[in-house]
Amino acid sequence: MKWREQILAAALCVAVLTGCLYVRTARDTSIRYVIGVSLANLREQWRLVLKNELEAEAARYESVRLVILDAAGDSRKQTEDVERLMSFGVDLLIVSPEDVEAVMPVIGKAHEHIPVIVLDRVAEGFDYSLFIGPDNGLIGRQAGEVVLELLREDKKEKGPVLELKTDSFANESRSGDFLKTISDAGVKHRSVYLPDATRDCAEDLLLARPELLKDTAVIFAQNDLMAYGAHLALEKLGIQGIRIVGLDGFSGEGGGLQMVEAGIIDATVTCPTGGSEAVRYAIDIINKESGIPKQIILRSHKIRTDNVSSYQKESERPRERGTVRVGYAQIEEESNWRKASIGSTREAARGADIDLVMEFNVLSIEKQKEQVRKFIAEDMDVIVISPLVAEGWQEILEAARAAHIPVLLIDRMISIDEELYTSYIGADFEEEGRRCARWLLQQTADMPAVSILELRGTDGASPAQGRKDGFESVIAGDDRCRIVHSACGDFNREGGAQIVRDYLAAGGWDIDVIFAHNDEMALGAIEVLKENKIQPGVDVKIISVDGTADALTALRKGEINCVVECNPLLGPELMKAIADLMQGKELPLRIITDEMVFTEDTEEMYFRNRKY
Ligand code: GYE
Repeated sequence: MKWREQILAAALCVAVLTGCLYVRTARDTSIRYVIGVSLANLREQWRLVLKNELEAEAARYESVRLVILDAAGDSRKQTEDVERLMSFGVDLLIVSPEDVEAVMPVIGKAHEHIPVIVLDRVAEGFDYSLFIGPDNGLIGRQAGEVVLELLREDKKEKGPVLELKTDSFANESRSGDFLKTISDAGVKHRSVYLPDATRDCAEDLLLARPELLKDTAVIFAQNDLMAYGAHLALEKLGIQGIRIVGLDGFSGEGGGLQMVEAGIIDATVTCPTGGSEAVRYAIDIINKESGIPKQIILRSHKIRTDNVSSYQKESERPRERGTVRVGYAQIEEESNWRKASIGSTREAARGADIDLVMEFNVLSIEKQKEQVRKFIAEDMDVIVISPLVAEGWQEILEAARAAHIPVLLIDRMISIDEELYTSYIGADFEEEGRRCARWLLQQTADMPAVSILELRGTDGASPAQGRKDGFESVIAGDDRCRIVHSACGDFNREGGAQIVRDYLAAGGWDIDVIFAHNDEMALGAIEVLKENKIQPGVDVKIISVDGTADALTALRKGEINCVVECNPLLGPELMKAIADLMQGKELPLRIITDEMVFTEDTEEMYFRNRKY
């Protein structure tokens, strides 16, 4: 290279290095967290409230700066915005997608380099750090329940109901449950699509097509501004007696809560944005705090005139008393998973100002409910339950609510109205079942038929039902796969062993894959396979759930082929939830743990420093 070119190359390197140095040092040294925010649009009221919440929460921290880009409703622009924010060198991304499917690929790519929090809507199978959003299906159901209440009050049980909506992701994902709720009650329904979710669009449409209002008993608008537009149209048309239900339930200027208070609309359903939570978790994630969940599902509320003021009242006053008394109705130690779970809770309680009374109940829901009744009588501050099975809890949870004692469900879920518990902390069992099935389909693609033996957990327990449902939902699409035998092993080692013994005794061995709802049953099965000269992991593939040490040892020996993690270390998240509760904060409806899948290809580093 000639000397002139050498000087030019050297000068270029210096310029680039100086430039990089400038970018990093240009940041004011007091700013520790630069958070990039990509918003779908600023046209909808919900987005404007989200932006305000993000900015208000960030303003509480000297060291936080937000860089906000508005995609103006254009997914292509949102993809470019995410890439542009990455180029600014932000520490974390918060993204509220316009079109989930369109933007998730760039989110997955960004997540390879920095943490990404997705708000409001997320797609399965993509990678991100944390999702915060509402349960749109629940919101649709709640809106349907409110409409049915109004129809009953007006003795117009069959409606009809006119729904005002747009073709947005959120509207469509709420409509299904809304429609099911009112159709199941025999209510007649009609939907009308608006070009935009605005007051003017709703008002103009109804003024232009007053025939839509003929016989209509209730108008359900998929946001409060459209509900307000309907109100204005009814006023101008001089029509009385039609009830109006909105969605979002914001407080302040033009908010649904004020509209309900003023009688402009009859009801709304709150749809929190998660903006404040996103900033708080962003700081924890950047600080690499432990116990960051995978999903935070926010609670929504049905708001009518009789509860709008109590809802807006400041949340419960923080407790005066110091030590928090917590009664925990636990299941007996049936597995290493539970042992780890109990240890995590005890350790976390020691680090918090919490007096934890943990009672173990032999595998009996009656004993567990009796224990909860005792905690109610002892006036515990908080009751925690790991429910053995999902059914049969209505009466005892109503008793806890009557005693004003919040109930936290941890580890397992209960099939009950979400108003009867404060929050659920645990796994998404259906996703765990789907992950097992996705691995199976991937690994057996060249097999003409796949015979599956299912080792079920405790019948009626939410982990067993969820894993079964998730697994079956994925293999349903592939008629090569068939569960040829399924039996309950009650989540314990002997249970898994006995199922395999019985199957062998019944007539030989024709199983290609064992799907075990937990490690204990898989390990029990492995022992019996070996006794019968059937090589586990080779002659028969084995898929299990939990991720306990014994199972990962078996995986590394090739005796188990896939272990889907179910994180038992919920103690820190439980104590944080209790602390937030005692400070009067509203807890999310569900806090879903972060989990991974282990296979023979999993890198060594993921096996190190595990705590169970
Ligand atoms: O998978 C199993 C334990 O409730 C999620 O119960 C927990 C399950 C876990 O017996 O090992």
